[in-house]
Amino acid sequence: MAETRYQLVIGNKNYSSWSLRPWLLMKRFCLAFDEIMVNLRGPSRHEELVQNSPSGLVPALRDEGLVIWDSLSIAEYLAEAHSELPLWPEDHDAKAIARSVSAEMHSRFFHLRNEMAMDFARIRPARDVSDGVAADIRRVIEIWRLCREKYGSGGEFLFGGFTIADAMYAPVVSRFRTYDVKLSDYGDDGTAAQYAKDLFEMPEIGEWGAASAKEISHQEG
Ligand SMILES: N[C@@H](CCC(=O)N[C@@H](CS)C(=O)NCC(=O)O)C(=O)O
Repeated sequence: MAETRYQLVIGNKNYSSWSLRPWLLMKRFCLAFDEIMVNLRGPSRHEELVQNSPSGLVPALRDEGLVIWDSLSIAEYLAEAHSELPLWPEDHDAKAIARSVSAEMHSRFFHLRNEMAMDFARIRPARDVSDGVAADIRRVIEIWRLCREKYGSGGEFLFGGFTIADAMYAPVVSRFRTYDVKLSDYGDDGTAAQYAKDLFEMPEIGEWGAASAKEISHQEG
């Protein structure tokens, strides 16, 4: 049987945090796909979004005639379509917690998302953060620590091996790096900083970062 080849509709790599999530997941698990890029800062952005995604938002995944939208439902769709791959942790309890922390990322952290927009390839000077952002950072640290300590012994990721939960938190790692967030100022005992470092060293993250840098150099050039 021929291998499934998906099409993933994404936004600009430097800015589109939601797009990074399924892209990283698919790269990591070697799921074949073509990228369709919508320039979220281009003049025909609205038309392109509506044409490519029922919600008018990216990411969206095309599997033959089927279009699936929203990062978490794309991840769930892929986990079901490739049940032979450990997109979620295999252990019953770990899987339930991985789903909880992924859903929490998907539905919360508004302060962090709004006040520290992803700007993947840039490093910005550290600045004062609002109480809301500080609370979000503390909660992220708490989640990473819980996962690493309770479920992470088999590897360097939240549940040991890389899963959907790591893909969901990858843009947060990028934000911490861009805005020079010192995790130890927010109660990290080193666990969260180490996790962030390990995730950022993934070759797939390097690939996304190189493409992000190229995008912004074209904008600035
Ligand atoms: N809940 C959605 C959020 C998707 C979203 O907000 N995507 C942004 C880009 S990161 C978007 O498409 N914005 C449209 C625009 O900029 O016009 C998901 O998880 O996929």
